[in-house]
Amino acid sequence: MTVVGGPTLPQERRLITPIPGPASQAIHARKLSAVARGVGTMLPVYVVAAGGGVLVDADGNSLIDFGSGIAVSTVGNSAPGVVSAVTDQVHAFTHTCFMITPYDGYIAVAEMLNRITPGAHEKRTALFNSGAEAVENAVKIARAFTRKPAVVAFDHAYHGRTNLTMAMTAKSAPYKSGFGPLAPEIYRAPLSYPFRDGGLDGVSAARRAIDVIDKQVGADNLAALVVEPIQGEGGFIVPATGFLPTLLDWCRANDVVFVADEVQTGFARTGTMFACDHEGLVPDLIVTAKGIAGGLPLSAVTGRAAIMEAPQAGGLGGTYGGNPLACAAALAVVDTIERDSLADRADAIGKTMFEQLSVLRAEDDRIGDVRGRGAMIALELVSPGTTDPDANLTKRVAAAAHSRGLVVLTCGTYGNVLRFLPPLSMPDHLLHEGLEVLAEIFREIR
Ligand code: PLZ
Repeated sequence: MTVVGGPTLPQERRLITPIPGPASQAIHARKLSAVARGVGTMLPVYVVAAGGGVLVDADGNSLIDFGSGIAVSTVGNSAPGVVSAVTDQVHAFTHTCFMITPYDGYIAVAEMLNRITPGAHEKRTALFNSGAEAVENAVKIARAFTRKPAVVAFDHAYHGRTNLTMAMTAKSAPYKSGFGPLAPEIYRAPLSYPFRDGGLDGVSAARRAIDVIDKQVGADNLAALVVEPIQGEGGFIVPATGFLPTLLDWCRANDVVFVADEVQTGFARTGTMFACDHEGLVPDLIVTAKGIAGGLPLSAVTGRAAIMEAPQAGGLGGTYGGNPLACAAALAVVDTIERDSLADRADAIGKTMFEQLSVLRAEDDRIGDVRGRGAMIALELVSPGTTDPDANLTKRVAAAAHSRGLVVLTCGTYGNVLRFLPPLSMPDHLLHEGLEVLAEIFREIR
């Protein structure tokens, strides 16, 4: 039997059983005895179909999706353009390895990324499989170009789980603890975190970071500064205006490659094609993944031709990087974003969320901050009247949302941030219903 997802699924929240229901629980029991426990599961409802703004589980429950599989199904699950492009490709051929006998789709994705990423300068692109793999390659490329070893990442950063990116990721448990030794030559600089740094302005926050970098690393040793323009896993932290441009200027003046990690923020998520676009920031290298290919594994490093051409021929690659199915999906994703003006849709979703969540915040002093951009919005929860993180409340709100058929995710160094990343195919009535469910929960949980 073929199960059909996509936008034609009934767009409704429908609870037939408790969450998770018996069919999901039976599958979950198999998970526990077959899958390594290191691979966690936030909400064990086992999905059988998804699309528009819903996930349908093995028990027939239909949940509102405020997570997009962590900012991946931006154009919606099984979006029609993606399904048709991937179906055509799967019938043509599934793999030849681009390094062996190449194909046009890879080139078309590189051309597309060179076109849509910030800046009109000459660019090159290389394709990989995961966000972490692309971040690693950005570091390799920056080192090859500058012939310097060090890399700076920021407080609260998340860049992946591979050995190098785990060292760049800030949070120890669960990402790094027990998995050392970590890669050397990774240094950490302080971020701009307006809610927690007393509203320090962006330029001063950048100067504070540059001072640490100057004293503890030295530009002479530094290949790359890697930064998420809006931090994802770290807590949807939007740095103060001026922070990123000041860092970029310093990088330019000091022969340091400025790398924007847009793995979570890219592809219309924040109301512009890339989060860098909000401040007109033109990074040297931009790393993309997640939303790029509607759920097929694909990632990329795109940037200035001179930097991208630094590694020797044959120095970059991998068996699957730029797989033909993923490339077909990526071309369809970007077509869909441009044709349907999905950046504007993200902006509209963001305005609705921001307005309604701000009302909630005004009546609930446990909500310390509402922040984010576009369809990437979060609540930071605290003990009333303080900035003390309340991770326990965050867990309770998320659990209550799940049991009512609303998928929300948490994040943040202190585990006290509720984050919302709806697919841009989310219909308005479900967006409002999801926000109403949240309001109900905040009123009920004390
Ligand atoms: N850079 C900014 O957000 C992935 C990780 C979930 P991969 N974020 C979700 C988890 O717990 O593993 C991410 C990111 C930023 C890099 C990555 C890494 O991307 O595709 O997961 O490797």
